[in-house]
Amino acid sequence: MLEPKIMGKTLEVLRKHETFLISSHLNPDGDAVGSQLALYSFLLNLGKEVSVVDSDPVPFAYSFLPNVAVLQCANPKSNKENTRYLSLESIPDVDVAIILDCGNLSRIGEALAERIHPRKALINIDHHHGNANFGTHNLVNTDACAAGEIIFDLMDYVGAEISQDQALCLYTAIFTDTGGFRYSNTTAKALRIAARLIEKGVQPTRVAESVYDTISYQRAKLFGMALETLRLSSDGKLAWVSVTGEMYERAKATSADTEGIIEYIRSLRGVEIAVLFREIENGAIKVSLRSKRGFDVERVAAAFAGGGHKAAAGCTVSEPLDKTIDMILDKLITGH
Ligand SMILES: [Mn+2]
Repeated sequence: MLEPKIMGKTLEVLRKHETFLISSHLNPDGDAVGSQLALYSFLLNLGKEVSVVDSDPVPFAYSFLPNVAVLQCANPKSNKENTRYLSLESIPDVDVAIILDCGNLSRIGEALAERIHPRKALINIDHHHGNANFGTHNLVNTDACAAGEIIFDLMDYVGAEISQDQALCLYTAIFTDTGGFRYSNTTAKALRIAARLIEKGVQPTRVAESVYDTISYQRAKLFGMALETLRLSSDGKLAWVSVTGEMYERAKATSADTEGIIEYIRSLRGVEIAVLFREIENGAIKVSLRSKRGFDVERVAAAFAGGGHKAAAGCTVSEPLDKTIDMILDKLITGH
């Protein structure tokens, strides 16, 4: 839980200073984008001057969020239409920098992290376990389902009226970080906040459709090709699929379009381990492993110089696809 004292101190900093820079992690997700936009709007209402700068652009799935155009992207290479480009040299000097949803400062991207030197305070607002407490003010609550929940708490604490736009941003943060209210961080409090945000005018269907029910034609084609390769072990506990370079070409898809395939095959009835094999640029194979019911796939990934967590791990194997599949399956079947 967050101490009211820390909330009070943080609010004091927000009230006292004039210029702010908000940032969040690489490959921003719904929590990063939603919590940044809600906080941006809150500070604007306090009469502050605020910039929001990230290393990577906003994914298309979040382009429906209000004020999304205020987000600036500091990496010219990943410049996309949803985000305005801002060179690192043009990043303004500010009194206070606020970092959202990051366990440590380098998560915003090394180059950007090096450029940020707030004159008065560095505020760290996060919900990850093992947060490095890198700020001068650390608003860290590992019980919070999302950084957006902490922003909600902050606004609630001062009794700020939450606008419909802010509600939409905070709802999206909470909705996406709980996997659409499915993961173990779907607490009673998360749902209570969601209910209050719906009362402010959020339409849950609209958020769900924008975030989850909007995939590209290319991704659907790639998904179909990958599922054609689906194989199941004789006991039905192990399922695997592969994606080749030729499939990307035929579907006009990119590696980002493989997102969701492994979760899909892991959800097969009876399956305890799912594996995705995909060809990467240099002809090597990227192997992603997911498990349920406690099987430790991290150990298997580690045997091939990879890593991750018990239920989600990965490694890269510099062998042809067929050989890689044999090696990994062999390790999964005989290694335990
Ligand atoms: Mn988060």
